[in-house]
Amino acid sequence: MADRQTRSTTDVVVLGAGPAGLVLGNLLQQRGVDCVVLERAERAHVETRARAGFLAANTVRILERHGLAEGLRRHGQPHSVCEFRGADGRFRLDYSGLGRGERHTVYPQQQLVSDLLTRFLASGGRVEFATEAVTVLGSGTERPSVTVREADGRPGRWRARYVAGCDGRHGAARRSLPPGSVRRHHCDHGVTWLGLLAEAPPSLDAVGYAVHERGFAGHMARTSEITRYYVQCERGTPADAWSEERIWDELELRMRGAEYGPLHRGRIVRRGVVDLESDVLEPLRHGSLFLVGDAAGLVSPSAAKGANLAVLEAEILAEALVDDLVHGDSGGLDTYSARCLPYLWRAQEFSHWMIRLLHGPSGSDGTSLFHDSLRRSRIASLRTSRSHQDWFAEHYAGV
Ligand code: RFL
Repeated sequence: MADRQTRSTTDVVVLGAGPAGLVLGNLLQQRGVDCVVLERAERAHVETRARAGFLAANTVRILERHGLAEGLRRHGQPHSVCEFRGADGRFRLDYSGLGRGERHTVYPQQQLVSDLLTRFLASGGRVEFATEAVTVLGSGTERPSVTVREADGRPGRWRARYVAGCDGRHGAARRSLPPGSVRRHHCDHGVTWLGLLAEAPPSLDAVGYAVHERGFAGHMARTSEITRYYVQCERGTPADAWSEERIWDELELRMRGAEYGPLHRGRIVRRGVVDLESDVLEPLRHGSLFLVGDAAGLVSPSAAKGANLAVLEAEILAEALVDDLVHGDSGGLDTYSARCLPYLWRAQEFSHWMIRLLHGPSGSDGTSLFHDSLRRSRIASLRTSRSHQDWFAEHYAGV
């Protein structure tokens, strides 16, 4: 360890090469702030990890503002229709004509990450792959450092003026927060999804949300050959518990394929279990350590907000770091947390609302039936009330 203790010094150590870390890295690099991105995984893993796909108009605007939107402009698909299916029939909402008239751009997260990485490296940015941040030390001081485990297993240490924790919910940034320095507000929604990527063309030209007595099912296009599906399952179900045939039969049933048309089936190329959970850390800073993206707050994927918030927070933090390190003005850093938290809580509120819209209680007792009727009433209101639709569109497509 001794020969590595002063291994490197930089202005900002960014933990994690996801959307948050790479947007932040690019913006700092563009403004001449010295930084390094430390990433636990190999480059190939980072560039193929399929997760989000729906980028909000505001996210596209941020990426465009900084010259980071070339790939998504070329290959992203505009998207603005969602379809709800349930026992009371189906209906569609084209949200580009509702609320603020905004739409999504469908662009797989791994492609965005790959674009951001390519741009960062091409402009001289440094990414240390296969380098795991172990602990952030001295975050309460002006000289924090990050201990790391390098690719060859050797320990190392980076010193900096600031550390940006963009390393997700299980990363070193959260782990290193001194007890009591930051509060965590947490909610387990008690719902579990089996998340699937199918080598199959989309089955409808809309995001599909199906509410069924057997549980929720969702359909989201990713590309013309790949579709993401979600199917609600019992908590604790192993990812490989269901055969492909069972998955497709269950999706077909819940999406009411017999009434509305069969699904295009294909090989399931990836699957994972997602327990729907949310949390927010408050404040998003401890001294010289800042929390960004999933490290700042985890938003359940029910409303597709996580990657969008990550980009927004990264832009806000980048501006603040540049103001401090280039212009000597620390005001932006002081207000970083207060600026980001309202966005985070709005996203939480909407994703919580979506969860309650799409998942019914399974019991047949009076309380379960009451909540189920409330949910049906909510869907009916979304189907018929223009003001309700405008509210939905504004929150669904916005950040
Ligand atoms: P990421 O993308 O998790 O990146 C964190 C990076 O940090 C690395 N890392 C470490 N590196 C060094 N040292 C350590 N100790 C480290 N620990 C971790 C990791 O390897 C990784 O590279 O976080 P970031 O940048 O904050 O971005 C957040 C988004 O990835 C996330 O919110 C979204 O994927 C959520 N999400 C969606 N968001 C949307 O906006 N739209 C969507 O359509 C959408 N769909 C989804 C989603 C999340 C999903 N999952 C995984 C639950 C669909 C799914 C299935």
